[in-house]
Amino acid sequence: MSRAGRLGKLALGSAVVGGGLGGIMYRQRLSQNRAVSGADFNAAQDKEKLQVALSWMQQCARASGSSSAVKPEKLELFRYTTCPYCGKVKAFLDYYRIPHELIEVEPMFKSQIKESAYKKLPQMRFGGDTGPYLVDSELIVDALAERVGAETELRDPDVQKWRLWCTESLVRHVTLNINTTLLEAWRGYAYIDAHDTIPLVNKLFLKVVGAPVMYLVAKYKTRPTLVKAGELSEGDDIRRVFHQQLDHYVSEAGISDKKPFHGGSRPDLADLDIYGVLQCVRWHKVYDDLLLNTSIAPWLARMDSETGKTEYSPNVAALSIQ
Ligand SMILES: N[C@@H](CCC(=O)N[C@@H](CS)C(=O)NCC(=O)O)C(=O)O
Repeated sequence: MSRAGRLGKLALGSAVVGGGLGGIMYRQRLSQNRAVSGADFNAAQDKEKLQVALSWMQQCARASGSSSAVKPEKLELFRYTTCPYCGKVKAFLDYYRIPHELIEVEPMFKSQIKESAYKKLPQMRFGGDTGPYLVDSELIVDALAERVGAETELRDPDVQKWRLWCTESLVRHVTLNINTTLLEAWRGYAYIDAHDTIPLVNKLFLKVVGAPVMYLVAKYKTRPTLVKAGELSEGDDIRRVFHQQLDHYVSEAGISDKKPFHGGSRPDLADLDIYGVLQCVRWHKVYDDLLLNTSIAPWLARMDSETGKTEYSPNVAALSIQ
């Protein structure tokens, strides 16, 4: 049988098994995810311990990574590599040189966050098992921005406009572009193979069940949402629209050699959010495509250098999908 035939059969099998099982799990999961909001969960944390952790991060940020003067404290960032919201937090921590440990969460069963009543990612935890959490990308970045001297950016209407665009629009364009077909959605989970801590059976389950779910979510939820918001029309080339959006950011923000970032001579919260969201597809063909076909590449290179681009191991890069 030809390669295309084998892949076709694999895709069809995955659709049948994954679609059925996935539908049941998806509904269950939605209700778990909605059980507690990020704001309520954060409010229930030990406030004193949380303040200590925030002060520690503030000191780290000010020390610009030279943490000799700073009391070391375990700081974990629970994330999925492909989660755009997690990317925003990661970009912020990297830019401000706040040391942290990345914990890759296996997306099917999420055992790494079983102690947490909040079921979405990203989540930060301070001081190990008994430490307080801070969750939700927006709440995390906002809380930290107050501490690192970026509080005026939180009230800057232009920064907030682009941050909103990032969450409401860019995140959806990214999701849609990596799940255009069932096969693409399956390939979108290739990154998981680089994580030795995740058992093989979970990896397989994720691809068989997770991929069809993501494909269906992109087709029946993400796409209609963008159409309804007037950001996409039926029949549009979704990759082209995505590229146009990024070009629009570069031109509207006036980004150039003379103004390297939206924030001017240094990145602001809009730059960090947008960069972070795009990093969730760094290892994917979608990223190569946008480097080649949009005007965003120089800005991305500058952001890489500003954030120290520490996260992408050669292992993951080697999985780059053609
Ligand atoms: N508003 C939240 C949204 C977070 C979110 O939806 N994260 C996704 C991953 S990209 C998630 O955890 N989904 C639930 C799941 O995987 O079960 C934030 O900004 O942190």
